[in-house]
Amino acid sequence: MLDMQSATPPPPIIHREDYRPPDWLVPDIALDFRLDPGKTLVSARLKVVRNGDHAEPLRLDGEGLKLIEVKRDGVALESGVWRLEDDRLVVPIDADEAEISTLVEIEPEKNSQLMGLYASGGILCTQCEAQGFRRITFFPDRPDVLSRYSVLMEADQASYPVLLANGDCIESGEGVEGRHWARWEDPWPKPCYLFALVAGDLAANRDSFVTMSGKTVDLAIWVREADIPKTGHAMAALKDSMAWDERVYGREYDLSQFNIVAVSDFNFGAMENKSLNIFNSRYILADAETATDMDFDAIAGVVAHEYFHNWSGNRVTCRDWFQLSLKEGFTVFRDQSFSADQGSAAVARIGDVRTLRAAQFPEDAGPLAHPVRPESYIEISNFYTATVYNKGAELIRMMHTILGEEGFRKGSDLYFERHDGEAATCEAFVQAMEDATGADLAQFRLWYAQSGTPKVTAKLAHDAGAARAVLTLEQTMPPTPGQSEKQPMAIPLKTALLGKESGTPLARERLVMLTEARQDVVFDDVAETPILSINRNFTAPVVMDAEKDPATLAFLSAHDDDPFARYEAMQQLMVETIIDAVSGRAADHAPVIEAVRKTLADADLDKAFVAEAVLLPSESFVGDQMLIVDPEAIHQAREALRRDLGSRLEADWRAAYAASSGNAFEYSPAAKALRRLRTVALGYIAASGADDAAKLAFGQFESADNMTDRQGALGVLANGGAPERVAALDIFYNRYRDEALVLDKWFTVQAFATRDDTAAAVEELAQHPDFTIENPNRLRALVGAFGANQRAFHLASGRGYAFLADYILKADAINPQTAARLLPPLGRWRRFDEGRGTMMRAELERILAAPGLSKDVYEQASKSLA
Ligand code: 0A1
Ligand code: ZN
Repeated sequence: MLDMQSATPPPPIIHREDYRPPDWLVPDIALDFRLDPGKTLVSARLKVVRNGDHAEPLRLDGEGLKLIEVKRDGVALESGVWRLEDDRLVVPIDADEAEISTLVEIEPEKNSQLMGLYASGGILCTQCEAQGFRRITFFPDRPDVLSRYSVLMEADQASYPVLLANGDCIESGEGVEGRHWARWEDPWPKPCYLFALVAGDLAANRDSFVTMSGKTVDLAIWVREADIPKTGHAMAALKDSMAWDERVYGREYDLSQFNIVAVSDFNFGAMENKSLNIFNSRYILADAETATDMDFDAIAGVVAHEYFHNWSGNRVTCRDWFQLSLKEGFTVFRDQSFSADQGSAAVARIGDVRTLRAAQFPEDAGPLAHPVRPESYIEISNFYTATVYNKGAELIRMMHTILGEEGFRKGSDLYFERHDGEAATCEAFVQAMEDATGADLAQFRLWYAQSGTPKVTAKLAHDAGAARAVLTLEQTMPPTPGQSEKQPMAIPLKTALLGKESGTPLARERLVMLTEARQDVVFDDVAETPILSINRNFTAPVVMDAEKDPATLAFLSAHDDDPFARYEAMQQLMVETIIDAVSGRAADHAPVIEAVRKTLADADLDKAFVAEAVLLPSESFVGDQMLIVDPEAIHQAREALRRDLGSRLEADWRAAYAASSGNAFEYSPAAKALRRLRTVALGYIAASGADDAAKLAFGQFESADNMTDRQGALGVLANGGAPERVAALDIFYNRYRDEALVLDKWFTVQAFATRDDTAAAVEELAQHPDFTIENPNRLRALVGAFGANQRAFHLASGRGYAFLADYILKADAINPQTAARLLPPLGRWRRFDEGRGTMMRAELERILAAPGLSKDVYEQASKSLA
């Protein structure tokens, strides 16, 4: 794989088929932490037990540890007895059981990777998934080694008054020289990736929850004192999640405490450590002044996600990291279902599909495509992907669709009962679904193994005389890296026929299982000319081509009784209109304008749905539909349609704007819907070119009593050229310069702007005193957002590519995980014209040639070039 260009020797590849059970088990571990940000001493006492009949030594993973001492059964071992092999501690043991102890030194303050034990804003905290525990102590760092943990923590009391770890605090006390200590024990055996501790000056929002069997659980959300007022929403979400998991899955919480800690420096969203979830503060802290409705929703979703992991992830964990989707796909499906139950299910589904299409479909169509259950990896952190998470969730959803609510629940009950306390596989999940229901999911299993997005074409023929309609379906799947040949998949498609004249359903919705490469489906008693409504509610994660003309799409956008299908028809109509213009065909805007007008005028529709349905597809989504993306032409065509929609429907937008204004802030589905519609309408009024648009937006910006309206208005202004733009950005900056999460929005709004000078503005912002690559949120807010701005990033000069590559390299030296996640936009070079493609490749080659590259970035860059 292009090793010649790499200054880094290719790191080893780990293969799924090489899985072997562990040689040694560790049923118990006692950890003793002398905490200090500069130098922390960790002593670990492991009870080790030989697993099976073999003569292998004990091998313990370690990374960056300073080893001070090794003991066996309490006696220090001379260095010749043990050895270090590639960072691993190897200890030959003649007995079947032994107690092995190590003492190591680590430096949390210098840990910029944010893996293992690190310092964030004066708080000491841990992140162990996937392989961070080895940066804390020597241990078999793999998820199929489950241990009971006893943890003693000792720290300076003034700097770290709060000491937390997994399980229950069973003792605590004061030590000498201003130090204090606490002992925590977790009765549930767990893999080391779920270990956590936190020491810091924290305050708690405390509450409690009574479980279905009547046990009281003490809940606490720990943050800096000043942030306590921003924790109410997360606490409410936690209690809702606990009740929801009991009601929908029959799952009860299993300890007497549940703690959440928010930290400012975190590589991902949050982490489900047993009874001690650690969160990126952006997924905990919210109030109306600083967080948007989207932030509030994301917080509820992530709090639920991490809580749900207690069963789907912790009680039943993964055998190896190739099985990651076992816990992640299932848990995303669970958090999506929870979120759908909080408001409009249709709008929630639209959001799920938007995310899937924005992140997963491009991944599946590019050089980093991999199956939901990958076959190999270099660095597992690179596989926390939209494919493993979001496509994985779609697989679970399809099983739910196929088996029905009741069958699926029987399957999940059996899965939890069978595998409680175990490290399981994706196969075990599917097997439980089959065994509980008698269903045959043999072909369905291909979804775990084959990468790529299936494409389904649908043709409907109608024989009026015989009152019969025949639906001909065909499926194909493009080749993906390492998989040139594909077998047909089992694709569940909820399908209905609507009367062309009556607009009403002609036959009951039916679940069509497409299993062949080509298949006919017959519908009888269809006298009226039918219109096809297929993949309703997006039952299958496929690209659908039903060859519908604009009139049919417009018809469905007004009449389909499935809200998702209605949204989908509108989106398709919009995409085709834009693509017509990009391809130089005369683009007729009239059908889109008429469809949007009707949707806006339909008083029966939920306003939240209306706000989503009238939005144009993103520039990158349009690009994804084209063989070769022309970012500039897409931008121009989309803007022309936006302008036309704005001006032709100006009165309608103004009416919608007025009707959704004037309410005091309230966090409810109805109020959220109005706020969303309000800013969408404002965007269209601005697009119309109306003279007063900037004034209107500035008025909204200034008078808003909540961040949704304020950021919405700022976004509209930031895209334009009115003098109010600079004023609003300055006011926003000065008002929120001490609120890190809001300042992130200030960077993002500018990096997302559709202006001609966005790339230059981003380069300048990277020099801003508040920009830092050390904080992952800030790095993503500017550099990550810029990579997602199709037109600005793909500026023909290539300056966007050079900028991104520079920052990937800078960030790699500090935090490889976060750096590697910025890379995918560069990997899309095959989809761009020769000029852009060559420059993108050159940047990837420059990255690969850099000395001292991490495994993380090496893997992404080398695969992107292959
Ligand atoms: N299991 C977490 C995601 C996660 C993965 C790796 C991390 O390391 C930096 C952190 C979090 C989840 O699904 O929420
Ligand atoms: Zn998760």
